[in-house]
Amino acid sequence: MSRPTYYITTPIYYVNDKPHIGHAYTSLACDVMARFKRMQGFDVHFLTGTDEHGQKIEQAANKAGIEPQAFTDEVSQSFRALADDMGYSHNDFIRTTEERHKKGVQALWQRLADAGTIYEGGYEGWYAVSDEAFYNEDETEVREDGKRYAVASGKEVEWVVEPSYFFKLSAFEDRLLELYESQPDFILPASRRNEVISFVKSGLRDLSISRTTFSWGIPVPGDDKHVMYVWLDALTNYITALGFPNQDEGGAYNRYWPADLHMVGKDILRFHAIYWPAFLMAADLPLPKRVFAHGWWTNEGQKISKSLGNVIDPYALVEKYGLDQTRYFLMREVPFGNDGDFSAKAMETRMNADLANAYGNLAQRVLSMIFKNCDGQMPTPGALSAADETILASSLACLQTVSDHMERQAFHRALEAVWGLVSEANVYVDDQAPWTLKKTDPERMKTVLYVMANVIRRITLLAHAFMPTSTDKLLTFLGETKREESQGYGFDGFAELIAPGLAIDKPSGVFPRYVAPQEEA
Ligand code: ME8
Repeated sequence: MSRPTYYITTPIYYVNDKPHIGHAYTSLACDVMARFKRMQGFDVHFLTGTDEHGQKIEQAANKAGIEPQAFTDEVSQSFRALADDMGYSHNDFIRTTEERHKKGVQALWQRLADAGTIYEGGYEGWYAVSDEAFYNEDETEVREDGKRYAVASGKEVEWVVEPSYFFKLSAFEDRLLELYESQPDFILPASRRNEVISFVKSGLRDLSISRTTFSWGIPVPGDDKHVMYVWLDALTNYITALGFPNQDEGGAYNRYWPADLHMVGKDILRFHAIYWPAFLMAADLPLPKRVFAHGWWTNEGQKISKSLGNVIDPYALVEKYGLDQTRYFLMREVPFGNDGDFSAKAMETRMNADLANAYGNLAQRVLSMIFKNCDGQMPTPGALSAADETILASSLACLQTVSDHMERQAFHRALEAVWGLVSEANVYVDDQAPWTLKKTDPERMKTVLYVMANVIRRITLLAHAFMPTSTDKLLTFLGETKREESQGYGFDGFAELIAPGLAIDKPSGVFPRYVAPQEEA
């Protein structure tokens, strides 16, 4: 029987500079989602990649004194390396300079043209190269330095006059509004959905979709004086990576499109929630099911920017705190969707309180007691008490709670629920005090340890998508096996209990405490 599919994408990142925490964050959220869906039994396709055409990249290459292709080859590599080094479980990495992409974008253009949604004209208006976006005058402001900027992004705009092809975006207003109305979860979170709706209601203008004043882009079919507007080029990656225009049965497009989730930052929601569905409607192709726009990270209260010199390097974080610790913090600290501030203090507190103490100590205490006091084997439990039944039932119910939160990308809530269970387990183990039972009632001690081992196993399965490496170690201890088709753990045996008699190795701590360098020695 074929498994249900789940297709998830990150934005494709501009290769004008090296990756920072914001890029790592979006891809991390997708990775967590992809891993969770695989555990639920889905056939997951997880796509990421790089956006390599357009004026911004051409300018960056010129500045570096390198040909655009050589420049993008180099910078794209650093994004590929980031994805590998962060352990993301993506299935494909697309670059918009690849042949498969160019071919697919030209085919989409042709479909838009054949549908009568493209016409030739001239563009005259404001353009921000940093955003690769056109702005109405009322979306810009002149600042003290006398220059004009886009209000939303704070990026400088310039006046552009050039021949251009246009896409009849204005014709799609009603259909877009009908989409947001009939599928309330098409845009999440809801607050962002409202922003998009009012923008569309205020009236859409036709969109300039080609440029003539530079050449670093995909040529317009039949008129190579024009290169395509980089956002038309970039958005199409979500289908060209699946082999579009090939729609044959058995092909990736046929299998995975429409996407279940495009994960993006709030800065690029407009492109994904307005332009992209309009292009697809015009081309008569199915629409993605959801666009989730998450918030923005600041650093110790300040906007992250190169000029302020406070860009957070994901490698430095991982080196300082550990990969799983960084992943946990980013997914737990901020309600997913909201803006968040990175503070070292908050990171260190979470690492010690939630991971080292609440979860790590619990697992270490219980597993070492089993190792020392039960002949290195999972004990055979006696009759279960009401307290045992209660904690086992809570651990079982947690899967549904977590799955419901994951379904809406409420990652922080999913973790909150798991750590609610961790607290409950700590209370249980303190109440039952197996270290006292060791002397007074060794049989009861075995039952308590057995119950705890099972609760820890469930906690660990639920935390696995968030912290794959450390939980893998714990799950191996607990005798958990990976499923064949995805080579990863799954939730199918979640309700089952560990077989008594299972031999366990001497456990070692998985979540170290963070100790500030000056406190060491
Ligand atoms: O916009 N906080 O690429 P881009 C959180 N190529 N997320 C952040 C962030 C921050 N401070 N900074 C960046 C582009 N991001 C286009 C996309 S898709 C068809 C084309 C993340 O390199 C966030 O996901 O500027 C944001 O949307 C994305 O990086 C922008 O990446």
